[in-house]
Amino acid sequence: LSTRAANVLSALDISTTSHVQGVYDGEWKGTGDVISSVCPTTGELLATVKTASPEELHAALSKTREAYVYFRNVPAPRRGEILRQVREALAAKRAELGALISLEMGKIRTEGVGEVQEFVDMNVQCDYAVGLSRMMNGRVVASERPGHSILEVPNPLGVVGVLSAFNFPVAVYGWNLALSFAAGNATLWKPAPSTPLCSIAVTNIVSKVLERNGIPGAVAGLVTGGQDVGAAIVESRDVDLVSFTGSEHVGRIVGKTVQSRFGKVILELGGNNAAIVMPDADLEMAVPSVFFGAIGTAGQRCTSTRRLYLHREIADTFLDRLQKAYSALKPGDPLDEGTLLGPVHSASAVKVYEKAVQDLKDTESEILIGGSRYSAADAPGGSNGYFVQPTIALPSVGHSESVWQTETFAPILNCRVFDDLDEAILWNNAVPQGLSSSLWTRDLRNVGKWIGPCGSDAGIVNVNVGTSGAEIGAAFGGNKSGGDAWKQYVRWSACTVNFSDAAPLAQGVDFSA
Ligand code: UN1
Repeated sequence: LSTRAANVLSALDISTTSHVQGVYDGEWKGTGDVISSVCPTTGELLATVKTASPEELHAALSKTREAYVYFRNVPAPRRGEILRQVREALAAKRAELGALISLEMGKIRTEGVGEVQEFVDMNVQCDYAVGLSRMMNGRVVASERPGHSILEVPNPLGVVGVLSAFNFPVAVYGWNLALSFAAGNATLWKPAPSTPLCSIAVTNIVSKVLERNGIPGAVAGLVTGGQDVGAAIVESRDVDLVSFTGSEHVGRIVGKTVQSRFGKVILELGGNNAAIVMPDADLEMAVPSVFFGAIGTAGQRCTSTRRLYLHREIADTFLDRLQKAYSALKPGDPLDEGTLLGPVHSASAVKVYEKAVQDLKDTESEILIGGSRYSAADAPGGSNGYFVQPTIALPSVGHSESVWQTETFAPILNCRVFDDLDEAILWNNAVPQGLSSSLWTRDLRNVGKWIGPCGSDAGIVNVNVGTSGAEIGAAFGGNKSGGDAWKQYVRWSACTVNFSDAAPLAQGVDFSA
């Protein structure tokens, strides 16, 4: 192992002298298939991980259920207090975990650390859920019958399965765990098969806090593995809620499978996010924001900016400035301070990029900048790293074509010029995905239109804020993390209680014999 990698792993007590154990259900184990963790920057094998065998998965599911039966009786504010300790334990390792994310996923330092921050700190999920643990209130509803009360009670739901993606190997689990934990559930995590070490490091930290508090470890269990492990969780009747982040293709299968067994499901799938720039926009703000939106995380956020609609009046100026910023960009080791562009995550991510570029070329679209892999001489990891050139294109085809309709998880930005806002909004909405969107303007009338019924149909509707980098305070894409998202992690009991000596029927029904 290189010193570069060894330092990051040893700071988190991950020993790679033998296979790393990839299952935790109160104790660490793993006798299933072996998966490899590969560094996308250098192609170096970081570790091999022993995943969950079918028996271990089965055992983990029943341990998780048992843990829930215990945990649902722990008062919510006490759960909040344990969550506060989890937050502190994670925050103490923020830099180390951030570095591991950079090493294993490939995103740059500040984004890796930012992701841990999204889990623990400041405006963030653990803090949010600590507060929430004292505020997950139900309602008392007026009954039409005398001496009756109707209560809506949020009860713990049971077992929550979290299936997370490679691009946010820590934060997305964090959003889910914090809410699920505060709500009194036991959570079983199945991370992406290519980022097992991030999940092992996080689970290691969380489990020590649980242990210290006498809480069964399976309240926050882990099963690494491939598609079979994920499928088993999705199919299991023991999993009350499946929270899945990933592709539309897999999401469709997950959604159908969970619904067919009447389980609950939360899906966070594709984003094909557009930024619209009006002629009155402040370009000093808009250009850097689009630059970050398109290139941050090497274009692999579900909120990455993939489509750019420029008003004719500012289109040339904007593209000029944006291209300048792109030309100045050099790929680097994501662990190095100052690197803005790391690798994409894997060989298959490179293929996705190359196919999208080929599609642009096949349709005779104009490629303004980028369009190929970095040469071995330019890429920090030589020919072994997955470095691709951020690309700006002017597709020649109309909106119904796949160039515009598909989410390409790579740093490719497709641009088009418009003449009025309604046209741009139409394009913004003319895709099947609907995660994030961004309008740049200083005219209040544009803002009103954009956020209203004829505006953006995405879950995230930003004004003078880029498409990516959502805070957790509002529900992400309308679903996960903050806002009222906790309400999906509980079982709502509608309880009608009769305190009177009579048993009147609802709606005044007379059923006397
Ligand atoms: C994701 O890409 O799956 O808004 C999540 C953002 C981040 C979360 C992205 N806070 O870009």
